[in-house]
Amino acid sequence: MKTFYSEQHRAHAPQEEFEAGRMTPAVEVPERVEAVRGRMVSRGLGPILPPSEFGPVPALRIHDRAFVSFLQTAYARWTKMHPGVDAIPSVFSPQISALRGSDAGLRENVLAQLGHYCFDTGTPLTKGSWSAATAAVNIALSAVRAIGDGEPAAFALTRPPGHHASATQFGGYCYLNNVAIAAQYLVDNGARCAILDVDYHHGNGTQDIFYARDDVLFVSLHADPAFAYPVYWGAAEETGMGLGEGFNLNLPLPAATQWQSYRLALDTAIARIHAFFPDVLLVSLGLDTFALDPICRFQLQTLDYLRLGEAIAQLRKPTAFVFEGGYDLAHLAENTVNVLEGYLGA
Ligand code: Q9C
Ligand code: ZN
Repeated sequence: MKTFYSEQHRAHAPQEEFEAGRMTPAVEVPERVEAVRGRMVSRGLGPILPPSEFGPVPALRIHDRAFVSFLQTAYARWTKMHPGVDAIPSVFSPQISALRGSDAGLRENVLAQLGHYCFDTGTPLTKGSWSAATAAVNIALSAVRAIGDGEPAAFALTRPPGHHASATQFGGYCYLNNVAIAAQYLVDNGARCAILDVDYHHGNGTQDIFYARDDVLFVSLHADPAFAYPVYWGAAEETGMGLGEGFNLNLPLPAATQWQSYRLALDTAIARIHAFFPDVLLVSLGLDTFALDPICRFQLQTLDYLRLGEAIAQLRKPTAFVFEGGYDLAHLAENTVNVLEGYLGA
């Protein structure tokens, strides 16, 4: 299996995020991807290749142009006012109402723009965020191009992750939605595709992007937003709208979910994907469902990830795995590679 990877991710090294009233050490750190890369090498899982350059157009098929240019330029403008610290919003865009205010702040003021283009305080925009995020997009695109060129499977070792980013907002450690951009690239090249999101957190950005569409199926297993991030999205009743009604399937699960019940939900997900008859499967591969993950509350074990890979292989579709979350540095690499080895061994 071909893995796509770039050193550019190292430029994005957030130190701290703001959560529950205080600054806490960042968990979405460069060591994550380096650990996984190390294990891909030691397990001999195939070549690790640099991404091709796809330019700005594929990302602009998904993201709003003003949002993208904000991401590209914001840190330079922020750092003039706040040298040496990462950009985190502290004022958020008001709801639309008679008292909404003018858009004057949005035109000039980077703080106003931050609160407009970001939906949480846990996703610092750092000096290297833009270059890392664009490299991650190229990695995801390279993986789906490899599939288009006839590879049965590919792994996009992306960082920062992408599934929380919508067309117009970043958050949840995500800036550009790698998997959505890759899916759109496939659609633009005539392929029908389904996205299976197995990250612990609901993929609200991916859901939002495809919510009114019937040409990309989104299926997600995740912690119930009643108790877990991203809190506003991920309920079972979110089934799509308009043309997209019935093409969004959320399978929220309770805290302390173990493999036995996870597997039942996975069977439901797989049946829905099967009925969609995709040409290509994209997997948003988060490993934060692991029992020892520092920010999550599921109970999956290391060997369960072999079973997860085997279950995904049952679909018998060309598959691109796109790396998302997973924060237990001691086991992240083994768990990730177990999914891929389970898939390849099935
Ligand atoms: N105490 C991904 O896994 N903070 N993003 C949650 C919980 C945000 C996770 C805090 C978590 C975002 C890609
Ligand atoms: Zn996650």
